[in-house]
Amino acid sequence: MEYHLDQVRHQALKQWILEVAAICQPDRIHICDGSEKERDWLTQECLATGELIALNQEKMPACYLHRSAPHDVARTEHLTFVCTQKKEDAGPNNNWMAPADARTKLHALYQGCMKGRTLYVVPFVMGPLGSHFSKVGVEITDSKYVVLNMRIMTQMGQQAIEQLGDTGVFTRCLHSLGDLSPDRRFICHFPEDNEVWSIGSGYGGNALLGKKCMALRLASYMGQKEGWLAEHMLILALQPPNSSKTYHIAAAFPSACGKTNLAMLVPPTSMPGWKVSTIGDDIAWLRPGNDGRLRAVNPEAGFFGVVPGTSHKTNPNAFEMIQRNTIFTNVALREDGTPWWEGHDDPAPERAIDWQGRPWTPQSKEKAAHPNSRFTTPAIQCASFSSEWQNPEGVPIDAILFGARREKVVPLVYQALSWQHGTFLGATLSSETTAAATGKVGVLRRDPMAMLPFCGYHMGDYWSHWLKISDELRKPPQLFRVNWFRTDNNGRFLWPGFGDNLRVLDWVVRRCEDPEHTQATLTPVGYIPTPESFFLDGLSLTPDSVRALFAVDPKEWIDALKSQDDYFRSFGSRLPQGLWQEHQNLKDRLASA
Ligand code: OXD
Ligand code: MN
Repeated sequence: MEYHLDQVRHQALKQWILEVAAICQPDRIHICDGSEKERDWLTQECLATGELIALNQEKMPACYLHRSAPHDVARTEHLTFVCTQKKEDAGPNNNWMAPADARTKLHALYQGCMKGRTLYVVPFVMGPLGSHFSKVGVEITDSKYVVLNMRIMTQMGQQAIEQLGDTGVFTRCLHSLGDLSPDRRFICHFPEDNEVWSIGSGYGGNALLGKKCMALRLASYMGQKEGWLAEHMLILALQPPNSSKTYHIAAAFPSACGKTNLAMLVPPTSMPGWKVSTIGDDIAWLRPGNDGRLRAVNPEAGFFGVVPGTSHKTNPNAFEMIQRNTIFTNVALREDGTPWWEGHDDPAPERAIDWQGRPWTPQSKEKAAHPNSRFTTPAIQCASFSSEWQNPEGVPIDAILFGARREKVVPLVYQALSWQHGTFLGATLSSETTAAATGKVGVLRRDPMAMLPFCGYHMGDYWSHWLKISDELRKPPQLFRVNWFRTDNNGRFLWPGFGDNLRVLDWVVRRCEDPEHTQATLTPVGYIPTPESFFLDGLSLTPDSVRALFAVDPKEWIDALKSQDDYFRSFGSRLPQGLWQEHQNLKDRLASA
């Protein structure tokens, strides 16, 4: 087959496309320009093949439903590899394959995999256009669904070709659906070559390679080399009532633990005058700025969010933004052509089609929407989205929160004693698992900085990098641990969450701005709010619930320390001394509590 790529001026890009085409043998090659015409044409093709189903276009213009293969609904961490020359550089936190072995194995799977298909070349920018933060990637894929999603999630097409120029550096992202079999599915990262190869899955985290693969795994590796951080964090801006000052908060939570809801928070009625703006809901790239602050950008241009549980009550901004130009994946379909999911404002329909295309009624045993069903929506559609998103210098971060899903032990909020102690709080984060990855849900696992599935190198080196980065900061962010998910003895959540999480953010910014007048109790684990310093008006929590939310039980923490010891040892000599020190300090403080 002969391919004509006269329009590609970047010679290394042209050569790479031809090399891939020689292996994958597509019928044709299409270079994406990102235009609306291209989007419409691809959408029409997807409607014809059934890859997309049109939703009710009157009620929800330009909204479509995609049903994935039933066994391709979440990230597959056991099939995800970091392929460094030396095994120890990938660390105990990653699956490892030798680069040469990975290339041989995947080469065989890519051989002829695009016969009868089109190879799409998707150039994209992650980060503000033209900013020193931003990076260009090029994804080659045989999935139209991937192209349409990448068009929403990144700045894709002509603008990326322009930023790349004739000689620019780009991340090579190769993707094929293959035969969608989990037996022939691999997501292999080659951080030393700035490259990712993925085959056998069409699921977002495995297939939209700008997101987890490039903007987290490869970018975390780049960040270590270049002096910055790629983190699994939302970014939001907060303006208190009657204040001209805006604070910026970044927050790391594991997948499906409410980052999107927090990023789009709507203040409760008892807190009038607060303004919350969204900058990002999943990924932050952070680097020390010339002003000595840690500055952050959101590299993405869209939201790939969990649908179930999204309603006017939990996240009105998200609910409104997904009413147009949205691709829904694996939700249920109502008779009027609109989508439905568990946790929707509307009650369960009497009849629907479930996420696998089967008739469904409220009596059905299975859920109508898959628990990890998703929306893909342009970020600019979010009413709270901030124009600061395109700030080429990023926004200065005042506070970083580490959050996770913990039924017991961990208080609603506490503040670290120092940057080193805060790094320790992030490093020891553990959370109950969710449906965002395959495997059992609700199992407690360590998820340091919520980066366990996303750190592209040895976690011990990553923690050292965290500790070192504060040397570059004259005013480092304050670090906090939060937990919205603590339960009482009957298993009920103690904290209302959602909009009321602003109460925690309020305390956080006051601790940053005016620690003298925002009181806290020093406990063995960190600074806990005093009841007087924490705004609870308008909530009907009993004094017992408030006590339980903030309780620190030294006995429970001493138990937790035992597994921390083993955990830290598993990182061997690459565990930074500073974290051992914090572990020992905590032990000492608990012993004397
Ligand atoms: C996501 C995830 O999709 O973390 O953001 O899995
Ligand atoms: Mn995520």
